[in-house]
Amino acid sequence: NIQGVIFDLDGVLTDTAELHYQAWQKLADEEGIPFNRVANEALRGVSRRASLMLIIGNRRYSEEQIQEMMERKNRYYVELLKNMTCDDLLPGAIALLDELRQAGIKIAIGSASKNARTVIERLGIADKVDAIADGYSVKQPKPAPDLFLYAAKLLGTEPAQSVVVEDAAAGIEAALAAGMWAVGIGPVERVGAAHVVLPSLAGVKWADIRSQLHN
Ligand code: B16
Ligand code: MG
Repeated sequence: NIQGVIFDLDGVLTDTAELHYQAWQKLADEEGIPFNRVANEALRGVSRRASLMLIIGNRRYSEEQIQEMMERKNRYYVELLKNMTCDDLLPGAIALLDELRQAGIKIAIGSASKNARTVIERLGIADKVDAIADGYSVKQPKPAPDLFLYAAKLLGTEPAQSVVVEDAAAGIEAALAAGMWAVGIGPVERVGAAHVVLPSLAGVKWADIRSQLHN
């Protein structure tokens, strides 16, 4: 029986991927590094440092320069977050959160982002979640299971009784490695390894997901 649901943040409850993209693009332009929306797709669910490494490729930078670029990108991103409101919740997100709470199921956020708490506040869903695991919670990023195991621990639910809702391939991998049920949001090419694949949360009822998890 499922007792807890762990939601990824970026790409599942809200589309911060676009804001991350704008911030990385600005940095890449300033550094004269080619970058575009297609390249940005590979950064979905990937930590800030690993994202920068993918962007710079084999260009040589000192550790100091890398730190400065990470900080600069984050300043641009945090600036963009100031315009975020509850209107930036993706369709179906609030309805599902409310339905889960009604059903007595515990809810956590499991995000790689160090800005997750700010995003949750801006979206106005802080009082709808029971626990937050974010970019500060564990050392090993997704696809390691650590973040989701940490979230389940906060909720007091066993991995086998926990569901992860994720839009990134690395996130699905992390959920499976944690021994949890995985619901993938997006195309099969990206999240096909999940137990259940949905195009988005729009119109999604908890009963539909539960019945597909064969428990
Ligand atoms: P920050 P998620 C991830 O969040 C994003 O998908 C990814 O693009 C970003 O680089 C990462 O968080 C780190 O974010 O720079 O704010 O610490 O999908 O795990 O909610
Ligand atoms: Mg995500």
